[in-house]
Amino acid sequence: MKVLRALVLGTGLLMLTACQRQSALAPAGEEAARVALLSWILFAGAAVIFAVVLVALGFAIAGPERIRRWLRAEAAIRLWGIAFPAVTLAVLLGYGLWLMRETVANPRQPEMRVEVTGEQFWWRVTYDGPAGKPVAEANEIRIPVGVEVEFVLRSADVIHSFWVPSLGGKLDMIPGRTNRMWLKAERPGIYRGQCAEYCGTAHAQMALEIVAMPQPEFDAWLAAADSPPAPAGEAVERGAALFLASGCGACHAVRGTPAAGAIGPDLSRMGGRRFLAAATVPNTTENLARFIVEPAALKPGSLMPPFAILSGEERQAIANYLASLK
Ligand code: HEC
Ligand SMILES: [Cu+2]
Repeated sequence: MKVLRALVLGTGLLMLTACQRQSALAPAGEEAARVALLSWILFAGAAVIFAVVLVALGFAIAGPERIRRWLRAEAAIRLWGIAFPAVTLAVLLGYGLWLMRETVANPRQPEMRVEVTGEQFWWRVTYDGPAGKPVAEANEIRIPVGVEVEFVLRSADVIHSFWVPSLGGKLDMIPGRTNRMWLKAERPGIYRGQCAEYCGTAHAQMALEIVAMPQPEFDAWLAAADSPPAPAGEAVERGAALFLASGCGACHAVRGTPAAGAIGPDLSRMGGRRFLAAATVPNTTENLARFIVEPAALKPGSLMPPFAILSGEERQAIANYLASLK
């Protein structure tokens, strides 16, 4: 009964993960489709072998003597214990390498490039802007649908790993090295990813989203990112002034203002992001205000210093200012 319940629960969980946006079994790109196919083949093969082993076990325990003798013969052990696994694993390895050949070495010229640097505990993102200037962003990556994008992966500190399961396999970001991977989203959507290599306290809260949008929308978005945000309106003037006066600009940049820090995420379009602090919590003004005062309360281990000196009114004004940056 217990076994049955565990089985039902396990299958239920598996199906649940398949429905969610962050799932290797819900591919939205060629590369992810190959990973999913390989996963299903492995899963099916393992299930068949497991069933055969259980039947053999049953016979070994309670089967007729003739079969038990055959099962414990040296020839059977050589065949099923050595030859069969060796051949099966070798064939699987060959098949896996063949299936992933384009992932390992892609000779194609990329249509578009995005640089992503893993930092404790967020993602620095750089696009090639329309005017040739790099455009800085963070934590949310936008790409056009149907375009193969080259991801140039680096690390600023320790080893991280870039993994957006619905779009492709994972690839480590290693200090001192540049790794490349090519991903293509076949349909518009939002695909969640996660740092897949333990990198410190807030590792579990180091997630990201890839937003795949139609090419014209993407072009318009990138063109807007290339130009400074509109000057702070009257409603958020006080927040903008407080932002500068509090020293946020030492670590954060907002294009078109004196804030040009490069230690933390670029905030030029903070208000346009769906999530805050590497997909940790939804990007609302309440969460912004809470995060500024005590980052570790929302994201334990975050390297952003707390700003408890700000009054409730001040933090709200800064939050409103950040939310207006789009
Ligand atoms: C010493 C450097 C430093 C200073 C000063 C600093 N920050 Fe940060 N900030 C960071 C780092 C590092 C992160 C990334 C935290 C993480 O996600 O783990 C961050 C993250 C953020 C984020 C989330 C960004 C995102 O992409 O979701 C916001 C918003 C933010 N800071 C606002 C502020 C404000 C407002 C101030 C001034 C009151 C400030 N920061 C001062 C280093 C700093
Ligand atoms: Cu990480």
